[in-house]
Amino acid sequence: MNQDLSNVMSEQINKEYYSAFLYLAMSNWLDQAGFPGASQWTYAQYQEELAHAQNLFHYMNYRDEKIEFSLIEKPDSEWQSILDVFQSVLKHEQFVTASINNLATVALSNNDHAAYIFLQWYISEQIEEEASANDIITRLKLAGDNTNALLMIDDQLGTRTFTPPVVPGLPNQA
Ligand code: OFO
Repeated sequence: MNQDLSNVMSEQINKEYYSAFLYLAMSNWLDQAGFPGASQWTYAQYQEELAHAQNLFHYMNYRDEKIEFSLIEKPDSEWQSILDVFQSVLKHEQFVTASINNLATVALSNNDHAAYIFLQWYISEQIEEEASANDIITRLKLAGDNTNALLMIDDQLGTRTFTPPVVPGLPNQA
């Protein structure tokens, strides 16, 4: 693998672990704020981010690449409201989408079509991540300060469970 691509792949593993850590902090804040459903939703997302990192790790091993590990940044831990949490989710996922798109660009510019194909799953996944954050933000804005509506949304969010993702072309899944 080209060294530039290898470097950005290593950085992406760090970003996915940071994402996991951020969602764990959100889950804790939401639990404290009295939103057990949204806390469950963000906990499931934490598990999903771990799987994103683990599958990148397996891919690097599969390609016999050395990973550069580095410090994982401290996540935010304070929000103003449940809406503020999900607005942070969207902003963060937009940042990750840009990062994944950059990875795909580096893979293509180095003619690494195998890595480019592997990254397709992550590109599609980011569309889903942004879409679900947008959908939740829309519902929370409609609910406004109506406690009953907010609790109903919280109940719906609590139905989310984690299913380990299967990334095509990878022998050792998370
Ligand atoms: Fe790993 O997709 Fe969210 O951050």
